[in-house]
Amino acid sequence: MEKFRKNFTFIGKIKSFKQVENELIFEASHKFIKIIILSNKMFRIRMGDSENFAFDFSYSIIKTKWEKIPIKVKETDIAIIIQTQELKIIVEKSPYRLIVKNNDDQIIWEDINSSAIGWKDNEIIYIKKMPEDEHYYGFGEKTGGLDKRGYSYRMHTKESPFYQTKTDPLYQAHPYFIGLRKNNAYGVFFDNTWETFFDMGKGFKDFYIIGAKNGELNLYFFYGPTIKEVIEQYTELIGRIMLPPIWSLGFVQCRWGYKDAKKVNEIASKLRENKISSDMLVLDLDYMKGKRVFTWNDETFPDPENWTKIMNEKGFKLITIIDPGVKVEDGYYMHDEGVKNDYFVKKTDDGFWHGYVWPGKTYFPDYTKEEVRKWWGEKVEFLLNKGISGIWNDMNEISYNIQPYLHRVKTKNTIFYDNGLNTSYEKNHNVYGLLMAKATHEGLLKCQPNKRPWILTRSGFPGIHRYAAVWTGDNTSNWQHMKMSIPMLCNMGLSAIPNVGADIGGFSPWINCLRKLVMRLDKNFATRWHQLGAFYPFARNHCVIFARPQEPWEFGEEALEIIKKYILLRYHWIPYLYNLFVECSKNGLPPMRPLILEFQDDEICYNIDDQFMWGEHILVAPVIKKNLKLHKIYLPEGIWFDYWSGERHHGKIIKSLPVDWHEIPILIRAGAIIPCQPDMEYFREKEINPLILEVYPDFNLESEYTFQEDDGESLEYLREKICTTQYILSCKNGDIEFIIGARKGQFKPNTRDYLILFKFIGTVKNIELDGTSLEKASDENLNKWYLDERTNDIIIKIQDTGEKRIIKINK
Ligand code: MIG
Repeated sequence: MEKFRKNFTFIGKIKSFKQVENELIFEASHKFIKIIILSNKMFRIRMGDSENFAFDFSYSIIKTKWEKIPIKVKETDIAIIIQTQELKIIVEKSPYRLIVKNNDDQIIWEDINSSAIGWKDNEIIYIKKMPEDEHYYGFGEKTGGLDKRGYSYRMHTKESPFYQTKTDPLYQAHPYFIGLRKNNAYGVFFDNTWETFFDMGKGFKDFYIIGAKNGELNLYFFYGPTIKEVIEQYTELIGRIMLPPIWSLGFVQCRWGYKDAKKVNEIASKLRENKISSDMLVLDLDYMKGKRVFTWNDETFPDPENWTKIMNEKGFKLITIIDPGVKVEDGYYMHDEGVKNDYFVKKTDDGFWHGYVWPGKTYFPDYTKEEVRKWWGEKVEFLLNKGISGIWNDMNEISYNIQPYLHRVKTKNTIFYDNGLNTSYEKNHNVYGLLMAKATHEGLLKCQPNKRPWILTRSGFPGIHRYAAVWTGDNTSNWQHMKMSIPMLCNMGLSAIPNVGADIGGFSPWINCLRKLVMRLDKNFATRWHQLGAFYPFARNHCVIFARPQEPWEFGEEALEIIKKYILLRYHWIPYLYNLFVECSKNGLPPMRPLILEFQDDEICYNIDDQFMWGEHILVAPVIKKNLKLHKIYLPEGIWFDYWSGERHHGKIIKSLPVDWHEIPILIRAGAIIPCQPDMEYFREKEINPLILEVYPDFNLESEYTFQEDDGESLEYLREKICTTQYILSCKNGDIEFIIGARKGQFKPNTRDYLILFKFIGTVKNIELDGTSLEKASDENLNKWYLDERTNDIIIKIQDTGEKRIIKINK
């Protein structure tokens, strides 16, 4: 450590300090530190060269005004102590040293014993103590396991074709993490767009290091104590998602190389013929004229307006890829407009900076300029007029040279507008994808003010979730990648990137044996990935142009049946998934969750990354190993029901389950109330009638669930066109009371019935609806109940009147 520290100058002692309302400014030997108290559990640290800190703006942050809270500041001989209702922030004077404690006097976050903040030229580092029982999560899109202790990462958005299980960095850059120790969680966001780095115990055993190549030390600290509270605060700061259109939660089919409309039609027909539920088809580079963005190839994709209309009628939305690079070519309107208006990224010496991407030599729009974002955003109208429903942003890291063996492209002397600061490529690089998505999002909203924009992006920086869903780029078709997708997507969820997915089946062939070039994927492998992918928040099968086809029907009848079953299960549960997104739009919590998010006090869950949760109630344990003989899964505390067999398990146990190709274990937590829809091949194929509720009672429990509905596509939900229903389940000694609360709100769902499945409860004595005994029937009948002898479910069908209903079941 000392050897490492020698390279840096450190901040040293505090000479003086002053308080201006909720800001404390410390003058140290060489620098100034400002601590800004934002709430009882949240503060910001900045470092500067003088009392006057640099002009302050952020591409990530949404909330800049915080209500002033009362704080107490006390000075002793050795320290200055700032007290909020939840935290004690101690700043020792000699040297400057920060220690954060909670109200129980537990240390949550602490600098090393010597001076912890240092710099060398433009580089800055901040060294923290790393208690041996502390664990780390977050960091956005990263390879590796769930618990990030022992890893080190660079935050630098980078195109990473053929990335492997240790490659770093990847496409997204999220200088943000969560620390967890003794059930206390905290979060740190380093709001600096330069390349930052985090060494979480790889370099040093007892310390971790936060650093940046350049820019300001500018950190936000959030205290939990729960991880959920950390995420809530982080997303209060950087904003929350807009609700995705409901069709975007369906299954998505894509590949690079659907070369014309005929091919896309064939895929669409096969999806429908095979009754594979799906809602979205994605067009890769081929639909454009010579890969020029915002052009359309009328020869290979003729009559797009009519074609997309027919596709929409069949229940397929079409999405088109758009890369940032604009072909350098006189006469091409995007080029000419960009040049004329000075919209492209420039060189300090002369002209525009250029690179080489799919269309050849390209210029890159400077999205750090509002005018450019507006220009770019409005271009989406071209695609909307053709009937396109959303935009896929690729190559936005920026990837500026796909032919490195032919060209040498340098970023030296390249400048961005950057809010008028005219700064270097390196400062703006990480936010390029974020700002491209922002431009696209704003454009979509402008052209279709009452439609929810839908964007998929590869690159991003904190804030990206406000505009886009994210997929994890060019993964590989092997078991390691299938497995790794779970911790990757879970950590993205913890990093406020909730709408995420990995390419199902894998994008690229195996790097060593290039198997996919000659052979189809193994059917067991492909099936397993679909069983898992059906639970990705964004579920897309996609692959590279030279791979063998990998659509669900490519692996034989039996595999197809299994894949269909899982996609259909996803569709069945989409109201539940959608409701998770509703929740996410309010509190930032992701739909796909590592177990640790739900069971933070269970240390066994700290590093479980081969299972995950869908919200609080559904646990998914996919098979992600070749030739697995026994599937060992961990069930945390509680009562769990095997979704397939109804078997009841007591949690805090490791279960060994036999492996069956047809199934992956799905466990439902007792007390769950899961809204479901009838089977359908795409949204709006039929109305949701009946609305199905799966209810999971147990001997003694109480639970409740609030279900929100809206039109699923417009922005009326922001104007209160929603309705909510609260369901309450109480079980006493096996007797069950289930209350459907009166529906509240302005949105009116279609006329419908409720089909309520009391799962796995078997024979009962008597059932009452609003005080009147219901008759038993032998199958589904309005206002009657029956026992499904195959599943042991008690099933009741009643009208959804919108009024309060009470069902009582005597066992
Ligand atoms: O350099 O558009 O990650 O999903 O199919 C490759 C072609 C460019 C990379 C994306 C991939 C996409 C492909 N793109």
